[in-house]
Order: sequence, then structure tokens, then C-alpha cells
Amino acid sequence: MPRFLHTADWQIGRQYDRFGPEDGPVLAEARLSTVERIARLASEQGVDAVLVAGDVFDAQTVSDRTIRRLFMAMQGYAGPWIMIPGNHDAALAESVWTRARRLEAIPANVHVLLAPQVLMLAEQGMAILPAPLTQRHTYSDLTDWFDHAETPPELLRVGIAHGSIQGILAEDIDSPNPIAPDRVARANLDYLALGDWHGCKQIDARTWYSGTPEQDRFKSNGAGRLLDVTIERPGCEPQVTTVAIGQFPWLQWEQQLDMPSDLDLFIEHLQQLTQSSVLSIALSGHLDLAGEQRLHQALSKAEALHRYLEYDFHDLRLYPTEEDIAGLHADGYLGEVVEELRQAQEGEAAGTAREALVILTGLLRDRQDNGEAQ
Ligand SMILES: [Mn+2]
Repeated sequence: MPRFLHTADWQIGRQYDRFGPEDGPVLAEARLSTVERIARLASEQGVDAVLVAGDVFDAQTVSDRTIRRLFMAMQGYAGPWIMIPGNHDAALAESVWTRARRLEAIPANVHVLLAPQVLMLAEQGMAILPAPLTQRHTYSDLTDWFDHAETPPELLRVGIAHGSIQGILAEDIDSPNPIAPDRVARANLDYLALGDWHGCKQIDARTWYSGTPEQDRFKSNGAGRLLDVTIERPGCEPQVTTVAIGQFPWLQWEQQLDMPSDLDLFIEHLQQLTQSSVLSIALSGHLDLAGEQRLHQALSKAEALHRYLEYDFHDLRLYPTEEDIAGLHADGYLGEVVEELRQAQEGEAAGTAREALVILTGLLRDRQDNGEAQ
């Protein structure tokens, strides 16, 4: 019974400049090592094929070295890989694919399908119907031809396409590269493997977006996986399992800190996250000095554990309690400044005032500690 992996949107060569020289290259490299993991998984599980539904490369302009490295990363699986181009790596007259061919970088077991023609994989029990993009944007449905494509009855009919299922993804209405939502029924497909949507998304029993195997943005639900698909025989409903394969989850957290227990929960939440992640944290509400110190500690540890950590304290206020201020011995002029900064957090320069208050109270605390030590 045919079993294959469905993945897409590898976006090899994507750069992450906004993450700086320490983390950006690691995130770029993770996309390649995830391909190695996919190859290993395909090999270990002994699947019949791996389908890659477009946007294998992030750009036509990736280096020759990147092209070669991609195909090397796939070496761990010797069975058939089926690939189509997407909008990022469209099969233009001169493309990343023509370059890969000239470089002789594409191994014999990798089928790069640049034309809308059936690929028979008789041994694997599958006929592949590809809808490769030959330009970045098309406005006709490239899967139309599936309806009339003839395949032997004993083989599964498996479509592979890159674009937007019309009317399903609200934000993609009237977007280019349309795909009819009822293509599977119209073309009598056993399965339609889709790419372009970076989250993992089921459209119907036979139509899925696998999503990107290595997450690359904060807002893509269910990314970081691939699909393991088994279809007993033509006409049977596919058994689809999602498999987590990505290295770095991207998480965006927002937390309102009103009560001390809110901070406890947030820190606990952070500590429970043991997989190295790309984290974006926005905190609002208010903290006292002790809370601020605990938060600082927790974030400092998290920063070391995770691949990348950014935080937004724009709506977070620091309100030292009476005891905090008394404990700092910030009397006289210093006491006035603390109070002034505390109040300035309500104004336009709230962020600066909060930071100034953190620095000042930190200095006062150090002065205290040194004083006690002497
Ligand atoms: Mn795409």
C-alpha cells in the first residue's frame, strides 16, 4: 500500500538578516538540516516517495553552492523525490532549476517536474499529476488539466500543486496561483499535495497543505511539520499523520502582568519551554522592583537557552512599592527622581522612563549591596 511523505516550502537560501550575525545564519542553516532529517525519516520509515510541493528554493538567485548543498542534504533517502517549482522558484526559461541541471546537481532519484505531464511511478503504485508554476504569478488554475489526465486504474492519482485554494483561506481571496477547492473531486484524485501556505492545513479528506517543515515566521499555525500519507489503494481515503520535524519553533507570546501571580505563571511558562525556539515576547501591565528582578533573571536564562529572543516592554510599567523605595534608601533628591520617573511612565516617553527607572533602581540596589558588604 503506497505511503509517501508530503512536504513543501523549504525556502532554501532564505536569509534572516533581522536576527543578526549570531542567529540569522543558524536559522538559514536549519532549513538545510531539516531536509537532512526529512531524508532520514523517509529512509527509516521506508516510504515509497517524498513529495515536495514547491518553493524548494527561496529565490532564483541562490548560489550554486546552495543548490548543490540542497541536493546533498537529500542524499539520505534513495527513493524517489518528486518536486515542483513554486512562485519563489518558478520554472522560468532560465531558473534555479535550469542552473541545477547545468551543474548536474540533481541526482537521478530526484524528479523535478517542470512540465504538466503525468509521471508514472508504477513500482510505487502512484501516478503523479504536477502543476508546476512557470512564472511567479498565474491567474489561471494550473491544476485544470488534472480533470482529463488519464492514468492506469491500478495506480493512485496524486496531484501536486503550489498556490491558493480559492475561497478557503480568507486572506488569499483573489490571490494569484488559484486552485479550485473541488479539484480532488473533479479530477478524481486520491490525494492533492499542496504548497504555499506555510502552516499545516487540511482542506478536505484528500487535500492538504503540509506547511513548511522549518518554521520561518511567527504567524503560521502548525508549521514545522510534514505529512505522512498512506493510501491503501485507489479510491480509499488517505490516512494522514502530521509529523513534527522542525528544529526551532517560532513563538509569539503576549502577557499582561497585573498581579504577582501573573508573573509567576509567565516565568513558569517560559521555564517549561525546553526546546530551543525563536521567541517574541510582549509584556504589558506593571511590576514592582522584586518582580522586575525576577523577570530579568528569567529572560536572561531564556536568552541563553533559545535561538533568538526579542521582547517588547512598551506597555510594561515599573512601579516600585513604598517598601522598594524605602529599601533602596532613595530619600531626598533620589526619592524625587524615582517618583518622577515612575510618573513619567504615563507620558509619551514611557519606555525611556521605565528603562531609566530600571537603571537607577539597579544602581541604588548595587550601592546597597556594596554598602552591606563593607
Ligand atoms: Mn509560495
